Amino acid sequence: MAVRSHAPEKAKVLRNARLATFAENAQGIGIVEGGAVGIVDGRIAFAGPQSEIPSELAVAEQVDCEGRWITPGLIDCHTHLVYAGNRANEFEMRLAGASYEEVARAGGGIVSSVKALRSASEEELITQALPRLSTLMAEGVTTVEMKSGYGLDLENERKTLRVARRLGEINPVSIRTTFLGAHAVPPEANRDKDAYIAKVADEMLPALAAEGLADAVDGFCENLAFSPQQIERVFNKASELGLPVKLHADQLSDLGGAALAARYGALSADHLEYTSEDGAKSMARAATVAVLLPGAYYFIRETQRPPVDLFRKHGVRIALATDCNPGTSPLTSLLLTMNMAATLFSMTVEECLAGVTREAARALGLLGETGTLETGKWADLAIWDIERPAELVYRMGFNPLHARIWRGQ
Ligand code: DI6
Ligand code: FE
Repeated sequence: MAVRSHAPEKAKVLRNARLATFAENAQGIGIVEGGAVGIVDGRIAFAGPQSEIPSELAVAEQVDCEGRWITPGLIDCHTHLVYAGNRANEFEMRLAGASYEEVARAGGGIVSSVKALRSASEEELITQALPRLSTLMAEGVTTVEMKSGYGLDLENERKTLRVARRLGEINPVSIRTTFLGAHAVPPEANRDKDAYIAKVADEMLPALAAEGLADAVDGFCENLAFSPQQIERVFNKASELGLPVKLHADQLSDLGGAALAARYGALSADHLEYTSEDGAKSMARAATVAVLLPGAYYFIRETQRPPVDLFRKHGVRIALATDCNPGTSPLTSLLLTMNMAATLFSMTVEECLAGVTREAARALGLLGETGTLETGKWADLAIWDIERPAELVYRMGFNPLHARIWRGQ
């Protein structure tokens, strides 16, 4: 496995393309017919009509896109992609009638993934995570967020986050790491949630932050996980350390998770099936992005849909992600995620596409760097063999990617 090179590469222009720029000041998805993208040193030097290509780019290598569509590279802004083993056995249990909560209370669930992760080496974790990451990348994904949360002690949370960073070093993709120590109570804590949360906030988080392993901090706010007060304890420490927060909120019940996330200026609140109108309003005021995870909704056969209309009404931005994890969303396709958001949540094509590009970048605090086709951002692009962007949402189990470009290559 070669470590990627950072050498500047020469300029090129992708011509004869149709662009969906997703620029914020554009109409709709920002369509440019007869478009071109100029790339210099891995960044977008131009994105617009071919007739307006700046003269400096005339000497650059010219690539004919033969009328294909170019979108921003896709962004999966919520995954638990670093894990060991799988939970197909629990899937079978649930098919025989057990609920997710019952499986969890019977000692399965997250804790079984904790056992598997703890006994895996860094190399084994990399080997197991790679095919999942490659599957995402094969659909044009250029940025992936990865959470810890199956380690639940300092050593194993560190191991997870190091694996996530390493996956970004050996692959042409940007990785953002999130510390999710407040995911579940480890077996050795003997159900003492407060004592475990104290460890998360006072020992694990400061250590991992000092090692530069966490770009953000997450928690699971739910009756079967942690209370709003326990999450606040973790968020207070994250704020002290200057780390942004996000939250698994209102997935199975309304504990006011969305409002809690908003109070801390969270980048995103995720899941949100049970979020109230007040929760949506708080998110709008705090500019907290709603990250919807239709794969988990589908897989656990949830019937309460997230309040998409309330998010629209109050101007909450909506992103979509796979939630790739072994328990509730063994999903590694953002294309299928978009299809599910359209069919299950009645989201529009435009919302779905923005949800895996611009809004996903916003949910990671990366909108200044990626997520749209705009000058100055990284040249993170996906080139598609399609006639219209709606095809990306419409088809199931079909991948029309022609090429993927990460930082210009
Ligand atoms: N919500 C989820 O859907 C996943 N984690 C979380 O906080 C479930 C993770 C698992 O069951 O392994
Ligand atoms: Fe999740």
